[in-house]
Amino acid sequence: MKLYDAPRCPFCARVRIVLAEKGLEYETVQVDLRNRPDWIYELNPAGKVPVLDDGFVLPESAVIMEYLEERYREPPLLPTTLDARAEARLNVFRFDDLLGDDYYALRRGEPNELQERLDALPVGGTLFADIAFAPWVIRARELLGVELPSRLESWLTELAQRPSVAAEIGTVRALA
Ligand SMILES: N[C@@H](CCC(=O)N[C@@H](CS)C(=O)NCC(=O)O)C(=O)O
Repeated sequence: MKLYDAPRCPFCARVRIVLAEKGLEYETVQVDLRNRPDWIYELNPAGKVPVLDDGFVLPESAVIMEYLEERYREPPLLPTTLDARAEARLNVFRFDDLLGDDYYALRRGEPNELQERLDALPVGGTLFADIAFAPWVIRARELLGVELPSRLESWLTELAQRPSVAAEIGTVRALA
């Protein structure tokens, strides 16, 4: 399995964390986001990472998460009941509204409501959704100097007990 990856990219981080949780071995192909190679467009017409190659080529972090969850079932990251699974997916589907839009507005120096989004972030319910949100929460704290609400700080401390998330925090600290 191959992951076209960039350490700075939070969408790639989602996939790195899932691969680590599932204990899967893979080869990393680093993509320089400031000087993207032409061949990346052959893998993903959007020219973006992450892209997973597991015998076929798959872009889009949320879809890759779903794929890995179905293809490699142990340990499961989604809960068992249908309604809880649907709710986890809904939260990931609403990522832009719940976190992404305001995170990137802050990064661009534009007016934003990131603090309110963080206050209301629906985490702590399922590992699947937690993994989908954690990369931005980590980067907000480590790279953008955002003070996390205490609820989120506690959640992240707990989540960081997992080697997969601790490794991602290490990756982000190395970028700072
Ligand atoms: N919807 C995509 C977004 C991926 C994305 O935006 N990746 C960024 C790096 S964090 C990228 O490749 N950017 C290059 C570009 O926008 O041209 C996903 O979930 O995988």
